[in-house]
Amino acid sequence: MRVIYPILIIVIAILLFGAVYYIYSNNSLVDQAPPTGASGNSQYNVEIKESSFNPSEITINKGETITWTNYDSAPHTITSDSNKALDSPTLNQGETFSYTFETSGNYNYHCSFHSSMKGKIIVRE
Ligand SMILES: [Cu+2]
Repeated sequence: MRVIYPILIIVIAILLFGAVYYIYSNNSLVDQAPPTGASGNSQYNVEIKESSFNPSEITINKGETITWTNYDSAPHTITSDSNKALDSPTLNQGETFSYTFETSGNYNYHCSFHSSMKGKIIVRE
């Protein structure tokens, strides 16, 4: 018994130290966890519903990305009226298409299957 007691005390001390260290390091993580919010909005979504783009017009900054999602059962595309680079493949229901606008300007686009479907992206410098 005389040998066991000191060993028990050492084991308990190590466990206590470990517990305190664990709690302390977790608190440190929590303190560091909140994001600064500096990233801002660089990701925008356009919904394709009932054969229209929502929102139909959206203004973003250069370098930002738009993701289109087709919620219709009909297939649609995102096809620029003039810029050949903005030209999605056919989007079936549930499919998405993302495009990052690296050049400022106005981008009018339409759906290649439904000429009445029109949208516009304004990209600020
Ligand atoms: Cu369409």
